Amino acid sequence: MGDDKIDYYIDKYSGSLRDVTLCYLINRESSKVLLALKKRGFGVGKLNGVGGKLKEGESIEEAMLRETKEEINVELTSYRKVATINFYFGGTKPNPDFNQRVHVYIGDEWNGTPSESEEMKPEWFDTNSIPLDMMWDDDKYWLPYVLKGKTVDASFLFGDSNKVIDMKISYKHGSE
Ligand code: 6OG
Repeated sequence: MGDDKIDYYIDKYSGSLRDVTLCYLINRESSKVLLALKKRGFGVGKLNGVGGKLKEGESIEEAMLRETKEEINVELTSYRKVATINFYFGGTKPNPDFNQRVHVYIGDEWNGTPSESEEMKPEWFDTNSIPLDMMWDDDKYWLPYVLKGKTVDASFLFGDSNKVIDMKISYKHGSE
């Protein structure tokens, strides 16, 4: 029936994806990216950028700024959108409730020092050696490219064990 293929999920669910935000702070001078250990909820135990769901009436950008303040206690003053990534959850027990559209930003400047919250424990990593084995399985297909300046549009289908089983990626433009 093609239900291990991403086209099936795109046809069926792309119109009903929940919007979610994700933001990575970057320090260009030291070539570091801020990742945070998720302490609870979806993706617990993984390293990721910071972000989450929109509150009622909020724009995507407002939610991204709020989540960044709540989770690592910094106020972004310069940021840009770098990727839109659609996630579909299939496998033997597909759960459409997990399907989401993640709007990815890079934060270049901010006020405050990143600090730990109830939800996230932040840490700086070299952009050339990010610990992909501690991150979501999709990240290796797009995050290194975004960190090198590319812009990405992608869709991933996850199967059992939270592994990517199909994908579509376009790298729109970039500096390298
Ligand atoms: P809450 O639902 O806890 O926010 N997120 C993902 N990030 C990556 N890199 N890969 C995925 O593959 C992801 N699925 C969700 C979006 C969840 C946070 O996790 C991100 C949000 O920032 C499946 O509020």
